[in-house]
Amino acid sequence: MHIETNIVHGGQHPDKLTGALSPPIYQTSTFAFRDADHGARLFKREEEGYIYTRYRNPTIDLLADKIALLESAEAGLVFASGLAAIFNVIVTLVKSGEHIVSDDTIYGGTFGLFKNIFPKLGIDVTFVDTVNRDKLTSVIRDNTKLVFIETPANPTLKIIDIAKCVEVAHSKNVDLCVDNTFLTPYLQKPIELGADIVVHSATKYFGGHGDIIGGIVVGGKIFMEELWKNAKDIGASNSPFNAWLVLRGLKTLAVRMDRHCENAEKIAEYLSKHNKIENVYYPGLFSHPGHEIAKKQMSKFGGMLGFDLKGGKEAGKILMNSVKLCILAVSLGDADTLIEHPASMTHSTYSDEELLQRGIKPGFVRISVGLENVNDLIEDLEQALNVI
Ligand code: LCS
Repeated sequence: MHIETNIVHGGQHPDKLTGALSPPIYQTSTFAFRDADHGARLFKREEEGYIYTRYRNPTIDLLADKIALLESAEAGLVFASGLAAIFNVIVTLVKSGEHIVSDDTIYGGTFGLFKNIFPKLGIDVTFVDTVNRDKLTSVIRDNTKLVFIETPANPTLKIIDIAKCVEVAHSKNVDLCVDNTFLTPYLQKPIELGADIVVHSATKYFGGHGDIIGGIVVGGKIFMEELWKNAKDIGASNSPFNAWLVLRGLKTLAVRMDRHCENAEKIAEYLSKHNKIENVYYPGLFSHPGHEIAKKQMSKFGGMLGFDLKGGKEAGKILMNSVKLCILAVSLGDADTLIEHPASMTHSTYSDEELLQRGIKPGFVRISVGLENVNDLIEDLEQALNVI
């Protein structure tokens, strides 16, 4: 089946008992055992079945299996948030005294986790620009367990060649984990390019309506079994209702992503011609340094873009305070267009120096392009740019 069809039907069937087309929400904490021996067998995993929603839940399983199918992975697991997903992946693969390599440009929350939390657990993290193959190779050590990348990266839209990272990581016996939040499997499939693990913030395009927080991990069966064992003890599980909202949002993923991409391409072109704007960062533009790699590994260029205003931080503030239709808010992948200032908001975990090293200038503004009529969005940006 084509991915659009799998997005609608994949892994889902009318309910066996009632015929309900929309999946039942198993809004329960616990599941009754037939007798004491049955309960004991479930805990020993001698028999398949549900015990307690922190362990597994049928509505949540449906979502996990569906994303695994869409990502061409063997199995999936749902978490309370994207960050919970990333935390669980890393503590499953890496122990105290070991090391991971992360690309230097990642979501600010993930950067905070890597910079502030993992060192307390004895997990060493090296940040490097993984676009540079030699640099990546040189920082992998004997005790390195994982290379972690986001592509396109939040917030600069830097493009990393996934297949090349796979080659380097695997040549050193290290796994590669890709955060595919910005694109979803509709636009990019890291597992098919050789990545071992894919993580998502389901809060974004999967949910698509800005009404839940969630995370998902997909990967090979053996790793996912280990991940599940840790996850049930760590306890960052999600709720059946949230999983259901993501399942509902997913039905329209392909049409939403098409519109996000189409609108973003037009806004990127509009901004790139504006005399108050210095640079536009959008992988679909020929001027983007990652354009050729983006064409190779992505089917479209996504709904996220960034730009530097000639007037720097002050101009950015005026712009964000002057938009009327775009919403001044963090998060991304919603139906509504969201505009924000990474240096003082999503990426405020980076120091000023760290921001500049990544090319995140003080006047850099990020837009998550929504599903509105693009002409209304351009008109809104135009009137706000006129205020500067
Ligand atoms: N990965 C990426 C690429 C993200 O952009 C985010 C959140 C996460 C992981 C974490 O997911 P969460 O725990 O929030 O579900 N990114 C956000 C952003 O750019 N603005 O607000 C949140």
